[in-house]
Amino acid sequence: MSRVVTVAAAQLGPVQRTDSRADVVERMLVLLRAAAARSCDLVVFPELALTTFFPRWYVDDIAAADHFYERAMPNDATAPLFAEARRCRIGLALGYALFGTDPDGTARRWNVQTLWDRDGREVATFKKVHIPGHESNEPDRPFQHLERYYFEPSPDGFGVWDAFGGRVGMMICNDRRWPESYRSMGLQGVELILCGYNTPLHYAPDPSQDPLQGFHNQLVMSAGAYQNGTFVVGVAKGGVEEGVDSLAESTIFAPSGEVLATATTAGDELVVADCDLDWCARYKDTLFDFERYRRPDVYRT
Ligand code: CDT
Repeated sequence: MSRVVTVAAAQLGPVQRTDSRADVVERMLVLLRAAAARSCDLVVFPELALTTFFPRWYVDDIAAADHFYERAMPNDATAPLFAEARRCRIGLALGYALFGTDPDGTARRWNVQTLWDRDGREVATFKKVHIPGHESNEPDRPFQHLERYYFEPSPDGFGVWDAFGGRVGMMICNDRRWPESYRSMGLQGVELILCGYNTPLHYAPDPSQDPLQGFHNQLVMSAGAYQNGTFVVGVAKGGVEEGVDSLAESTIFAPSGEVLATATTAGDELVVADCDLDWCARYKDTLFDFERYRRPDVYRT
């Protein structure tokens, strides 16, 4: 049986603060229908797809930003997207901010990515593991990167799920820079990793990295794909959002580390590739046969 999954990286251009969720969902529906016209099985949207990247602003009272979080998924705003995906029999992956409450009333704020199969069933909701940036206001920066104020890190690590005829894993933005992300999914047999991102081109702690953002993006995902024999789908929210320029360059990588398809704009754009999951075994069963060749007995963690 064929294990070709046709995947669309549904890159979004900027989402401004004044854009409503309904505005964004309209744009996502355009991409979803274009993916359906190209017989895609799965459409992957970026990190925090439904709103502007709000960690760029500090508020004294964190609750003042709670309107950027979703209480449930799907919800009233995203219901048309989920309905259309089900009608077209396309799976969905989508990043958003999730607000939850513990039984004792404690508020929980997560940066998540949720995966739904072609029958409209939820496969999993992944919480971001590596939370970058800073915890408190740093007014000397041209803009903030307050993810460590707005989100708590996942206690769960990286899961891998049976879906789309293969083994599917997720990571979010900064997770893609860390070899542990890929390896912990690789050790679970991952064949397709889905990753949304918002990557500002300017990195205040070390601006010498600014011109390297595209290079680093490609470097880590290509290496992660190759070293674990897996496809990797990187999906940006790019372009100039509230004055902050962010990397686009959404790309689908093969288990060989090669680029299968990449974005050519910094706006809403569909990047499509046929991912034959059987390709993964050519690496997993040879050069990267973990059981045979890894040496965990001599590695220090
Ligand atoms: N969203 C996200 O994780 N962005 C980070 C920016 C660098 S850390 C300030 C990234 O790794 O792309």
